[in-house]
Order: sequence, then structure tokens, then C-alpha cells
Amino acid sequence: MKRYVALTLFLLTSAATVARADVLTQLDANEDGKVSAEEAAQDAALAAKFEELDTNKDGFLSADELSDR
Ligand SMILES: [Ca+2]
Repeated sequence: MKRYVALTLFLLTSAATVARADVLTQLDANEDGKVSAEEAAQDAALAAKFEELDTNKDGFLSADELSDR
């Protein structure tokens, strides 16, 4: 049972990592590894939450910041 829970957690974490990478890949037009406000404008839902997600207020969403969405 414990092993099953660990495997489930691993799979969920992997799925989240893939989803995060997808957002970066899809929106990171200049391939600098982060999403600018301009790039985020391609995704209305993301653009609406941009300031909330940009926790360090550097004007870009990193992979870590995107993982919070
Ligand atoms: Ca940021």
C-alpha cells in the first residue's frame, strides 16, 4: 500500500512537471527559459494571473513560478 502511494505521488509529480514544461515550451517564444508578460499574453488564463504568479516580481515567470498555477 505504501509503495502504491509513493508511485502515485511520483506519477502526479511527473505529470505536473510535464505540464509546466509544456507551458514554457509553448509560450517561451525567445527560448530564454522563462515566460515574459508579452509571451504570457498568448494564454489569457495565464496572463490574467501573471502578476500573482510572478512572486519575485522580476517581470518573468520561471518554471518554479509556473508550477504554482
Ligand atoms: Ca518572476
